[in-house]
Amino acid sequence: MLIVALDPLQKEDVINWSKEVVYGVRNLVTGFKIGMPLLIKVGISGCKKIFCDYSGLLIADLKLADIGDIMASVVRDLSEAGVNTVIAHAFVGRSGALDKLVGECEKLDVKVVLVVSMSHRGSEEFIDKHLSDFMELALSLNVWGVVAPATRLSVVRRVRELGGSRIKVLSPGIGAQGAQPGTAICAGADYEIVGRAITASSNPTAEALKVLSEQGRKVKECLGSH
Ligand code: NUP
Repeated sequence: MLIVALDPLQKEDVINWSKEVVYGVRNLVTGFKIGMPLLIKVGISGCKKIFCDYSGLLIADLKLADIGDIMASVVRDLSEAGVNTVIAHAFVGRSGALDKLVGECEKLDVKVVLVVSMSHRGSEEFIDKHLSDFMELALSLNVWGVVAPATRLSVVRRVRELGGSRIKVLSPGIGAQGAQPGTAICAGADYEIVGRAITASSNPTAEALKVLSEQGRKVKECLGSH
């Protein structure tokens, strides 16, 4: 129920740092999420080196938001690097965009996750106004999952309500952005995404264990109260 966001903040020695974090927590967590911060610094070839012997969930969070052909070509490259899940924005819509992305991902056996809300406050300005449309789109495209913010638990609850039990809900915002481990899962999320609270620590293994134990405690508490 824990996905680690592997976003290097430093510029030096990024591949070794990443390998250390990955080896330190890989047996504890469901998977990893990589994005611009890692890809810009080490490229696809660096990502291959870091994850060459990893077969768990590997999510590329480029928040794709382009025409379908371009998103499809990006996914082909990511898939070659071992990525098995991609995150795209729901707001680009179906026709000529997400329909093509989803089609390509089916061929490549890559899961699609759509951003239907975000963890920063500005998500309320535009994105959240379309939450139910985005959820309808996610369900009709039959995507694997959606992103909903641990920083606003009412949104996670709404997403679970609209999405039913089939769709996976991935929730960032735990730790550095202020939300507590376990709270998003109690609100209906399947996975909590944690980055800096684990990766910026001098002992990522210990931090991951701490997050997992807090998550477990909180979930037990909320299951007990139902
Ligand atoms: O709404 C979102 N908020 C968010 O933080 C959608 C995301 N994909 N993320 C990502 O989750 C963000 O890009 C980062 O990789 C991770 C959160 O990291 P941290 O705040 O736990 O360090």
